[in-house]
Amino acid sequence: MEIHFISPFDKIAQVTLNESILGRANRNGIVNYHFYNLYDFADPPHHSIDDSPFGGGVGMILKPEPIFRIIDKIIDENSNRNKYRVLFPTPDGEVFNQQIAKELSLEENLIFISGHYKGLDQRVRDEFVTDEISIGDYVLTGGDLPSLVIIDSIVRLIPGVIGKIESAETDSFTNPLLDYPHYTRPENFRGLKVPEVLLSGHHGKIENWRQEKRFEKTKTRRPDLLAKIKN
Ligand code: 6GU
Repeated sequence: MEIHFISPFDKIAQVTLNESILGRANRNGIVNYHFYNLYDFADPPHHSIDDSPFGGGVGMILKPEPIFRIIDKIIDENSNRNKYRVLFPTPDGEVFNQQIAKELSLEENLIFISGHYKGLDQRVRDEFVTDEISIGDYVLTGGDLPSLVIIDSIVRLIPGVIGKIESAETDSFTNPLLDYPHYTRPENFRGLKVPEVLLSGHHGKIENWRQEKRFEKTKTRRPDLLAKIKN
């Protein structure tokens, strides 16, 4: 998979995508990351990437030219436009979930546009953007962290990225119930004990206990998920 990351602050993503599992996926050749700094594609002499909105109002809008140049360059250097999904994380997008992550993990070329300031010139959205995604009902200062959240959730689903495929398949949300509690050694830590059943070696009882815990947790925290299962 080729992931193209467009942002005024691409260092945030460079650092993150170089570490841990996402970095290893790159070093193993499973995914390539390409970074584009908006200022590098802005017009001299001032290299402004934003301007005030036509029609008035507060806040600055990202100008179209630098982003058009970057996307033209990506498409010129690779294949045709139809093979790209162009994602624009934005609070007015469709709310992200595991199903969308799965679908995106099957793509070969993804372009992320991380906005900042008040917004992005609508012509970029109309011309290029295929997916407008929000990561939840709260407000962030910009699109870099949402882009990274989305990339993380996608890349870990590509075969070979996480060790046991099983560790992805037992996650909360892939399975409709939330995860059960986990314990490791020591058995007794400062008087805090691991539940007896987990030490029993009785696989049937352990499985039942885990299923019960998952159900209890889902019922208190996410009754909406239980309602979905029943329907
Ligand atoms: Cl995608 N961007 C920003 N700025 N805030 C958000 C968001 C995205 N999703 C939720 N809040």
